[in-house]
Amino acid sequence: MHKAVISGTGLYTPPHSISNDELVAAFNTYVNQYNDQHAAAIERGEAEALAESSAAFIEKASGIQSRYVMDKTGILDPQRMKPRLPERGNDEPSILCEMAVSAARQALQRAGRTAADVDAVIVACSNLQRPYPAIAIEVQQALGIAGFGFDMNVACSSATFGIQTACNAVQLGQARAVLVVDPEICTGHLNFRDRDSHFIFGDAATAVLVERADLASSAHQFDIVGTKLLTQFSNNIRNNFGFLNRAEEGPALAAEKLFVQEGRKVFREVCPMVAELIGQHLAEQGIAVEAVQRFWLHQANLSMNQLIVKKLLGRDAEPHEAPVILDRYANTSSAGSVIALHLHQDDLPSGALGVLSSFGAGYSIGSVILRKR
Ligand code: CO8
Repeated sequence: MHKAVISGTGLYTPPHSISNDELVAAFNTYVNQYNDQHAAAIERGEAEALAESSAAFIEKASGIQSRYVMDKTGILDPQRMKPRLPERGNDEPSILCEMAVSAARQALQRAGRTAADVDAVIVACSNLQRPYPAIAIEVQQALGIAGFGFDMNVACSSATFGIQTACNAVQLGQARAVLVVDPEICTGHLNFRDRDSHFIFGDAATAVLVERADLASSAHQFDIVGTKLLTQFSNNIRNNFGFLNRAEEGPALAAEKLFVQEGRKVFREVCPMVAELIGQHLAEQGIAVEAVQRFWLHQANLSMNQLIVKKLLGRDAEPHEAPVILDRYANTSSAGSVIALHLHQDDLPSGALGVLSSFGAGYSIGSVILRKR
């Protein structure tokens, strides 16, 4: 059995950023227009007035200040409130592929590797642009990688589940190196007219190269000490969009076919599950929680991350122990924890231990213990 390392990471950040103030201004314009248009019905008690959103609430409840997006103007247009991303022809690269390739090139460069050194591509993300051909095979072709590629979806936990899959392939000798890429256009499936969730998500793509330890030569290596995954069914985060929508009665693009969640329940139920899973994983590896220098956690909610680390350490975490990127990026689903890893790793000394952890819809939770080489 071979040992596996992460030998490079990469990040693609979209060109546009939307602040809470900008997002709330567009939302409140929509709300006021709606209430004006339905004033008579609201007056008669036949319709409910919509409530305004608040930038102060968003930052306090989530820690989010802004988010990067693939298209800003479509989202901020109160008549539209969704990104404007025109369909591309079959001979053009898909948007997910372009984002993935950008992140992947950076991961390869940091790993000191080229396409010729890679045997497989896994695209692991929440929302795939199409069912087939797999985006991973498109990425494979765009980068010139031989071997194989496939897509997988475990919502916010896609990256850690993808890393375990890649790690298994490398350990078993099925691949010398596997690229795990997480392109997320969360704004494509977010209901920007829903006050409870319109602020939650942003777009980004990340990439991780999982490589055989004896072949790896980069200066940015982490031993994959172990991986541990858990799923437990929950309806509290759902996306009912799917290929059978066209066979159903009712509008195929109805609001319930977009992202929906019971945020407070998710918060309450998921935090203890994550702390328990990471705690168990560290114990199984004979690692004391205090020995972990960094927790690269899924980036959904600042208070959630603070609570999880407090449950583990028995004290508040120092900012450097659990780096926050959701203030600028918001929730980028599977990309979030890898963005934290990518941006907050170079200061760690050799031998330092860290935990990469994702959690989200399913429920799904992943823990990857890493040791800096
Ligand atoms: N502005 C002002 N007030 C608001 C707003 C708003 N925008 N929204 C809600 N309020 C009000 C509510 O009406 C409520 O008022 P009242 O107390 O009078 O009833 C009050 O604020 C409190 O509302 P909540 O209880 O809903 O607020 P919370 O404090 O719970 O915060 C959060 C809401 C921020 C959503 C929080 O619950 C949270 O972050 N929970 C965790 C969510 C989470 O981690 N989810 C993971 C989802 S991601 C995933 O796994 C799948 C990703 C797939 C990608 C999808 C692409 C789209």
